[in-house]
Amino acid sequence: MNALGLQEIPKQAAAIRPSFDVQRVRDDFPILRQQVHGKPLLYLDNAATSQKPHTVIDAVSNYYETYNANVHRGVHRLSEMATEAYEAARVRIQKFIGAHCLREVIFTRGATEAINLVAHSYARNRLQAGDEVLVTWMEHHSNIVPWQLVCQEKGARLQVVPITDEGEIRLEDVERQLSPRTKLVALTHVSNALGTINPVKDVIGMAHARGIPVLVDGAQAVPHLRVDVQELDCDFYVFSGHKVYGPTGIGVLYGKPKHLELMPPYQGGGDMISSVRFEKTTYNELPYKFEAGTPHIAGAIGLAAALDYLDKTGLDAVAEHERRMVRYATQLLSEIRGVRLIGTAAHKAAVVSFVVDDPPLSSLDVGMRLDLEGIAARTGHHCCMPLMERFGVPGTTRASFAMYNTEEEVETLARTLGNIVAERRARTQVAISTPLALDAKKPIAYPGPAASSPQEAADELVELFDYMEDWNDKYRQIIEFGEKLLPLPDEYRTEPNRVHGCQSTVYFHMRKKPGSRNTLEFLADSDADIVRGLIALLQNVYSGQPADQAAAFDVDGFFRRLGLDQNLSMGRRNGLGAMVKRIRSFAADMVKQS
Ligand code: C6P
Repeated sequence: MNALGLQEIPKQAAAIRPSFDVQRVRDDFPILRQQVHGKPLLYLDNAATSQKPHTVIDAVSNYYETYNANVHRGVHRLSEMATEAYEAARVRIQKFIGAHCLREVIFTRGATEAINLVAHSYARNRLQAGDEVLVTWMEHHSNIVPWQLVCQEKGARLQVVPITDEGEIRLEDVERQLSPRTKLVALTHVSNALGTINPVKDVIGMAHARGIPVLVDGAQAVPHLRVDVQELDCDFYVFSGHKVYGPTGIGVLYGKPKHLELMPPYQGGGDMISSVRFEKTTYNELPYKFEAGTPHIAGAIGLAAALDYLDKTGLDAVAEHERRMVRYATQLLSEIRGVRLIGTAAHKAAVVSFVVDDPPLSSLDVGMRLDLEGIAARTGHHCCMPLMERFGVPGTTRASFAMYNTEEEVETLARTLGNIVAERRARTQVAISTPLALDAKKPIAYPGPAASSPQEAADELVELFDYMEDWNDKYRQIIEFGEKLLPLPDEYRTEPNRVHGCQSTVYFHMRKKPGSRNTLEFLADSDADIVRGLIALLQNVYSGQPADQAAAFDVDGFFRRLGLDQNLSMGRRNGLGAMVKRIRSFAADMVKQS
C-alpha cells in the first residue's frame, strides 16, 4: 500500500531505473524551485509548454550576451558565429528526427505555422472542388482550421475519421475513408487532449498504397517518443520547440524534398530569395526558400540545446518514466469517486484528462482549485472543440507529464483532487436544502440595487476585499457570493442569451425593469462556481441601477481595485470581459432609447 492507502503499482524494470534520476533532472530546471500561492509549484501543464533546463536558458542568454548578430548576412565574426550556431541547430534537429538531409528541415514559428505553410504552399495548389483532406476527430484546431481554410477556398472538404469511446482511431475506419478524392491525410501523432498515440506508421502505409501524402502533427510526440521521419516515411512532420524543453516561437517543418521542391514560397522577404529584380524574383534553395526574414536565431539555438539535453538524459528512459506517471495517475484518479477519465487508449503518452461528474464540477473550477494548491493543470477544450463534443463534455482538466514529474506529485494531485471532490460533495448536499431553487408559484426575482449607485456598491465590495490577505480568501469569498445567486429560469437558457468567450457555459438574461424609467436588471448563470461568483459581483454593482450610470461605470478599475486582475487568467478575464461587454451594450441601448 502507498501513502494514499492504495495498491502500489509494480515499480519499473530495474534496468531502466539507474539511468534516470528524477531528482537530478529536477535540479536542472530552476523554475521548479518556486512556490505558487505559498505551495511548491507542481507543474502538470507540460502539453501546453514544458519548462526549460538551465542549459537551454544559458544557450539563449549566451547567444545574446556574446555573439548576437544576424545570420547569413554579415561577413563579420559575430555574424559568422551566429550563422554557424543557427545552422548547427538545423543539423541537430535533422539528426534528432532522422531526416535524410538538411534541405528537409525548415524552421518555423511552431507546429501551427508549419501546418499553415503546408496548407498554403502544398494543399492550395493541389486541391480542387470535390477533393478531400482526411483528418481525425482528435485533431488540435491547428490541424483542422488551416485545412478548412484552404478547402473553403477550393471547394474541397474535410473528411473526419471517427474515434472510439476509448479515444482511438480504428484502421478499418481510415481504410474506409481513403478514396480517390483524398488528396492529403493530416493526423496527430499523439493527441494533446487524450494522450492517445496513433498508429501513424500504419496510416501512412495505407495512404501511400493509394499515392496519398501524409502530414503528421508531432507537437505532442517529439517530447515523449523517439521519432524517425524516414522510418515513418511521412511526407511532412511538424513540431514546436517549446513543448520539447526549448524556447517558444521556434518550430520545425520536416518535408520530403520531392514535395518541398515543387511548393511555392509561403512568405516573401529577405533570405528566401536568390535574386530580386522588379520584373522577376528567383527563390533561394531549400530550406531557405521557406524561411523569409530574420529567423528566430536564439530560438533555434535554444531548441538545439533542448534536444541535446533530452538526448543526454536519455529519451527512452524519459519515455519509460513518463509512462509510469501516466499509469500511476490513471490508477489513482480513476479510484476517486465521481471522477471520469476521458481518453483510455491502450497506448498513451504523458496525458491524463478527466472530468468530475458526480457531483458535477466544471473543469474551470477544478483547475482554479488545483491552482490554489500550487498545481498547474490545463482546463477547457484544449483547442480540440470537436473532440470535446464527441465526448459530450465542454472541457476536461488535463494533467500532462514531463521528465521532471514525480510519483509524489502524482499522489499530491490525486489527494488534492480527492479533497476538492469530497468538499464539493459536502457543499452540494447542504445546498440542496437552500431556498435558492425556483418556486413556480412566485414571480421571478431579479437582484435590486446593492447601493445607491454602481460606484458606491463597488466601493463597499472593495472595502470588504481589502480585509482579505490573499487570493485564497478572495477566491472563497467570490465562490460564496456565487452560491447566493438568484436562479435563472430554464426559459432564459437560450442561444441568444449565451455569452461566448467564457471557458464555461454562461447565460445572461437582461431587461429594463418593468415600470421603471431606465433601471437595468439581470439574471445569469454558469456551470462554473467561479463564474457564478463573478456574475454575483457584476449583479452587485449593476443590477437595479440606472442604465446611464451602469454604462459610465469604470468596471476595469473596479476589478483592479479588487485585486482580481492579477489572479484571474486571461482566459477567465476574457470571459469576464464578454459578460461586461454584454451589460454595457445593453445599458448603452437603454440610454439611447430613453
Ligand atoms: N497544444 C496544448 O495545451 P503551437 O501553438 O503551434 O506551438 O502548437 C499547436 C499544437 C498543434 N498540435 C498539437 C497536437 C498541439 O498540442 C498543439 C499545441 C497546446 O495542448 C496549446 S493549445
